[in-house]
Amino acid sequence: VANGPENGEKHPLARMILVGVVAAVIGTAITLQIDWFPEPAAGSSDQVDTVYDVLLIASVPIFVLVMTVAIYSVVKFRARPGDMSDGAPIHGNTRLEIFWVTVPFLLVSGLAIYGWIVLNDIEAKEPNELEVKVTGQQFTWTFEYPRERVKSSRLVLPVDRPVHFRVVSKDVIHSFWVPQFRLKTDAVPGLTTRLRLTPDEVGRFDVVCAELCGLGHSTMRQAVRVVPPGEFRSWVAEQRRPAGGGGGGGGAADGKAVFTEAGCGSCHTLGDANASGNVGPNLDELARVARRRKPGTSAEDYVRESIVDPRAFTVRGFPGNVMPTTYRSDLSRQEIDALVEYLLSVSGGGR
Ligand SMILES: [Cu+2]
Repeated sequence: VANGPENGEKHPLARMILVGVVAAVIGTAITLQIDWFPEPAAGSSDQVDTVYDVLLIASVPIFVLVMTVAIYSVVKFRARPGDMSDGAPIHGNTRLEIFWVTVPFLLVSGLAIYGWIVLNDIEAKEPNELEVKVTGQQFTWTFEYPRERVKSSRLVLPVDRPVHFRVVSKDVIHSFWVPQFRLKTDAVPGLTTRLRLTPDEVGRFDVVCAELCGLGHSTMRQAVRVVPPGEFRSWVAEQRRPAGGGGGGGGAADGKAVFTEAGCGSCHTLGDANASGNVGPNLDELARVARRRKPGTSAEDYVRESIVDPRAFTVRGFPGNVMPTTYRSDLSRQEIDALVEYLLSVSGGGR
């Protein structure tokens, strides 16, 4: 590697390294200029961004240097037409081998320790944490505030208060991610993963599933609203009121809330609820379709069966195994009644 053929060239290695170093400096400067992430909105964001910059500074120069030397060598020392000779026999170089094993080992170990220290710091338990249980399922997120006794498909967080997320999954692996908060953790069936952070910007951000989890993966997006503490308290109070009422109700208004809260709109289109999912059948046509779908059953029974036992009948053109089968136990009897009534009424088949 060290010395090229004797073709009059002076110091090919020195020239390669010089070109490589210049390219590495330019490459690093460019990558540090790029805004890789959206505006930060959590207390630990700066530390995460610094880790990312350190990783760029540690990896980009090596990548650019190696690629420059490799490309330079391929061009410079390629076999000319008609040259059938073999290269000089090379037997190993102990010093070089020790060097290229030791340096990456130290570099990677150093970065791992640094990353571990930062993560440990970010994940430290804080006083007065807000507990939030996050449940992923195909294709929606549900958020539960056990101490506040609130369950919602919307994530609302008070600004500047530490949050402790416990993340679980009902079916396959999902990944809970708010890009502005930087941190992300997988939701794994049978496991509870944890995440700690303190939102420090009021605003509305996306909750994104970052693990390919099936047909509706790309629609598995919800919102997180970070609000002043007073607004959070009134939101909690507002959430409790209808839930505490128990039974009674029904009616199209509640059905719409169930539709939204259960995340039906991730997969289904329904104009009345501003939903535009296209993983499952378009529910704007539900009433019309339900009337002739199963002779001998009422439209209500058909819709109810589709919710509690979605495998029983599959609309042609749609996959049969995507709709969660968990609604039978997740929704109360009243909620299912309200949902059925609502769906039939807004899709034009109410009685
Ligand atoms: Cu997912």
